[in-house]
Amino acid sequence: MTLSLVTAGESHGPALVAILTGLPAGLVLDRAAIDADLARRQQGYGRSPRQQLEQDTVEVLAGLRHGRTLGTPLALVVANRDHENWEWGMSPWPPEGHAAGKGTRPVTLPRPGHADLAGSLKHGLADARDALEQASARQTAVAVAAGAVAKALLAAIDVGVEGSVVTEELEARIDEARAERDTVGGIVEVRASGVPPGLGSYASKETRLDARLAAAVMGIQAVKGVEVGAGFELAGRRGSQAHDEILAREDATLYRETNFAGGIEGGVSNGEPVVVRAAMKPLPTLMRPLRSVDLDTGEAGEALVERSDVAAVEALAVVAEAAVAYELARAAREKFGGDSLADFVGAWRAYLERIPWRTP
Ligand code: EPS
Repeated sequence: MTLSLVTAGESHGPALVAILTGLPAGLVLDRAAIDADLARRQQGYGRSPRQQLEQDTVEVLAGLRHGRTLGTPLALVVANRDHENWEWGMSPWPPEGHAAGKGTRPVTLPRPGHADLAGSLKHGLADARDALEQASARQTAVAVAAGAVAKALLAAIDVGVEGSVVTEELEARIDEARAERDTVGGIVEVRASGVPPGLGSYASKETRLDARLAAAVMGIQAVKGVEVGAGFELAGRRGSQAHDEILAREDATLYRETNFAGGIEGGVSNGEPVVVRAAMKPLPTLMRPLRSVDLDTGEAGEALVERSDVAAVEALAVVAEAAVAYELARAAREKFGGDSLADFVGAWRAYLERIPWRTP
């Protein structure tokens, strides 16, 4: 038993969609809790006016009845309110009967750092908007909705996941960058508590929990670096200062005083909190654009300028939290299985009775 997630949707298309499979039946989903995460993602200093326009809420189209999962694919939708302002056209171009909206002029001046150039070359696009619409971080809205479902599943086995910003003086850096019509990035941390030992597997590189979490977090737009626990800092330490000694409590359960490993040893969770950090690059849409080349004419020019965020680091904390929650929930489904929530929780309880570990 495992989870799978597919997301689809363009930044200014009608809606963002996610299909999540592999949930047990009987999990109570609180739409208000999912919407609260969607709202958290939209907040944060340095976001664009798009966030005032959108008031993201989730619609559940399948897999739920009377507020409980059915054990069948869960279909989630987050609508794009801004869609009505855009010339889109699901029928062949040019659309008939549309009011002139945004998005009619092809984007031919790719932004360095965005998917504009690579996407246009890859797919043979004459309009880089066809690439940037899908590459946009807007799609993280529906991924956060799926992450909220994963968090509900994890809560049933006492696992909590929380993302936060690590970057210092973020607001001041954003104010300075905005004044200079520039953008900034930053660092976020996700901490998962109550993670039982034994999630993931050292059997192969694909099953290692640290590799899976790194891929999940690196897969988020604008992330350029990921570390688990003390990460890069460990390279400069001696072994005696880098590993977490194993100690026993009076009740014979095991614990550590330090957590340099970030809760994962040998690609398997060890019972300590799982800690993952992500480095976000500055967003690539600059109000004072960088040099680029017009893909239509071949002439030198300046990259596309359009409405964008100055920073989305606080949003990344929420998005990375969702990504880590999803990956941990997937690993927990693999370990504890079950067609119903009661089966899943029962397997977790029985396992904990067998091992010398308790939630710290
Ligand atoms: C986003 C909405 C988008 C971008 C942002 C993410 O809105 P807009 O209509 O203003 O482009 O602000 O997209 C990107 C950062 C990107 O790289 O494309 C959102 O809702 O998070």
